[in-house]
Amino acid sequence: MRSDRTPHQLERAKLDKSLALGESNGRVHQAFAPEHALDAPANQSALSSLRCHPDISTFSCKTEPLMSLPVLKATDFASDQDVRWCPGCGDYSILAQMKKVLPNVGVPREKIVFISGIGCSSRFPYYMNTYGMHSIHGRAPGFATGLKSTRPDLMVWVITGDGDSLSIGGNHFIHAIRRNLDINIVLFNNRIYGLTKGQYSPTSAEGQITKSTPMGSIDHPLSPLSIALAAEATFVARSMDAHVKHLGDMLMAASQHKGTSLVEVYQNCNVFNDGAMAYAQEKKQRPNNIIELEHGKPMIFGENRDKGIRLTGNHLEVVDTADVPADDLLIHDAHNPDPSIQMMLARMRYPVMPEPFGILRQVDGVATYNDQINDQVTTAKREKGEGDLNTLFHSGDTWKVA
Ligand SMILES: Cc1ncc(C[n+]2csc(CCOP(=O)(O)OP(=O)(O)O)c2C)c(N)n1
Ligand code: SF4
Ligand SMILES: [Mg+2]
Repeated sequence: MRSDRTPHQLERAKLDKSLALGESNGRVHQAFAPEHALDAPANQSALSSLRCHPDISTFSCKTEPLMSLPVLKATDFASDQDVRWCPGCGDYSILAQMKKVLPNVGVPREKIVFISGIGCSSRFPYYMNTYGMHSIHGRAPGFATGLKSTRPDLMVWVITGDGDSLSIGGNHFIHAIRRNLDINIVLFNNRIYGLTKGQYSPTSAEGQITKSTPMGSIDHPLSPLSIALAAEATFVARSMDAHVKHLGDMLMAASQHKGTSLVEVYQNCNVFNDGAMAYAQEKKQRPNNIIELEHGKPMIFGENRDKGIRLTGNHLEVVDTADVPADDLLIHDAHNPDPSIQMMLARMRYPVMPEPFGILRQVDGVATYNDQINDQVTTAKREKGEGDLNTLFHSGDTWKVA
């Protein structure tokens, strides 16, 4: 059958199809391509390299920026979709920072993919002019695992909420992290189910009254950072929607990490959980309630920078800097492969302790799942030759069912 689509449109359709993992009534849905990806001449060359070089999978998107990339701006990453978050939602700020950071990560737009689950936060891929997929609840890490394993040349971001990643998707979240898949997970933590109109989530505070906890939550809240560290994550950080510069820095650092990076972002849901993290945001409260971590620096905080963190025995305590020798203060070591102290930091909670912001853990040189699986495939092919699925299906014990 003759197609009246241009070669570019055909190529675009082919790429769309390869990214689309779901079909409904014969129509591919929930996966989309960056607008004009195949129309702009500069981007055509990036795509032709995708199609022409069988060795493209050896390209490491985080360490070897492509030469002569088109210079993009934040606005180039904005899609043509109307943003449908409530006015005042913290999600806007995270979107703005992501658009600002991406032109500087050293990866062409055509090689960036956002995969989300379900929730207000998970609408994020629609608003990015990159490839993307709005997948199923809690399963974004699964889709990301498939994509990153088969297309290691792509930079894959997982966008998820506290409900999406820690309730229904808790299992998938943990396993992506423990495998050290080379992806970036951004967890929008508003401590509530926003999309479904205000039920409590695994990060909601004890005693919190919500639509599903009318007498107050009796659950102990989870810390996404503690879970990630327990799964031996290689990059763990926290930031906040309102602290835009800090948030941009964290997203950039995550993008450059080889291995799974988790950035937890405190995000205000001004409709169903307004001000839940005001203690960490408001100018007056913030200096006393959070501590900004810097690798190799002593842990000091407070309005007058007069408080510090000391390791005493096997616990952390707040001290007045005037009362202790300077070298009593704990020096932050984000690069320590042993996560024990980083885990203690992750467990610091307001109001008992200041909450840590910044990079808690950043350990390089750990093998990634995608590298290892592709090494195994290469070895298997070298030793056994190119496989054939049909032969495999009919090998070994087979039975005919009468
Ligand atoms: C299988 C399945 N179960 C339940 C739902 C209903 N549901 C949609 S979003 C959501 C929670 C989202 O919360 P969160 O991940 O915190 O995202 P937010 O909306 O707060 O950004 C739930 C329970 C669903 N869509 N699919
Ligand atoms: S319900 Fe909350 S999280 Fe969802 S868009 Fe509105 S303010 Fe944002
Ligand atoms: Mg939420």
